[in-house]
Amino acid sequence: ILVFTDLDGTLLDHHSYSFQPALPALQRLAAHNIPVILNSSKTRPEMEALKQQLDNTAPFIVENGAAAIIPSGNLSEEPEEILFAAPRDVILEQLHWLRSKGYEFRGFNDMSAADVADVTGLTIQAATAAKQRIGTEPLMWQGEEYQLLEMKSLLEQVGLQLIKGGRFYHVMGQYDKADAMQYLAQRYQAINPQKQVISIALGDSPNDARMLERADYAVIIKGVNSDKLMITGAGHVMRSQGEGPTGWNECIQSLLNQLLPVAH
Ligand code: 2M8
Ligand code: MG
Ligand code: MG
Repeated sequence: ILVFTDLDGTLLDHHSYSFQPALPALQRLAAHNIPVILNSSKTRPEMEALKQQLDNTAPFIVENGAAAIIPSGNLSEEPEEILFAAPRDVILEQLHWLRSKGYEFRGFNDMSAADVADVTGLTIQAATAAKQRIGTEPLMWQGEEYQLLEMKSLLEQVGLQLIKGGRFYHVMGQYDKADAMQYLAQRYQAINPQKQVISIALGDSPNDARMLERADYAVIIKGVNSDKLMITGAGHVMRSQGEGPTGWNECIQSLLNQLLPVAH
């Protein structure tokens, strides 16, 4: 069993960023050596800080699926950082060109850590970590709506995409959280071909939909965006009653009751 989870609004409370209510389920997963694979729009250094608090050593997926990080001793002896999408340099080059064409936006690369802290409410230290990106650029749109649509299609013509995050638009290669999840599931399957990998995915927003659709067990966590999260074709779908980490705990506990062999 592998657990893939979104962070904000899913494992972390939307407001306090706490994972406290999910601790009983997290402890149960750890006792059964079931990896909890974090999958979010945050950067590698942002997620490494959180993984330390969670005591989590599993592989993880950063920047909306742009890359997977495999610490040593998990799937391979050597640590790996696998970049699936376009490198940030290429993204910044295209954005530079689009700006010269008159499109108006402000990206993390245009902002100091203090500016990022200002618009997000992150501390300067966290904002510095959020600026260390390898395959995505978050933007604040400053132009008209129709220009945003134009820019989206120009980006698509050069193999990039523009997706809506919580507060920002993210420019990245044509790769997502679902693709990265499948990549890691295949890596786990390859080291243990005897046993069928079962994937559980948890998310709360429309940008989690594809990840949930491709998982064996999909969990929709209740929250401000979860009504807009519609999924089709997934094997088993469950909606939590509690919000954020409370719902996370509730649904993982119930899935483990279902999936783990009964102890004698
Ligand atoms: C960025 O993403 C959020 C969540 O989707 C957003 O677009 O509002 C990030 O990619 C992240 O690195 C950063 O921590 C966050 C700060 O609000 O913004
Ligand atoms: Mg979320
Ligand atoms: Mg997210």
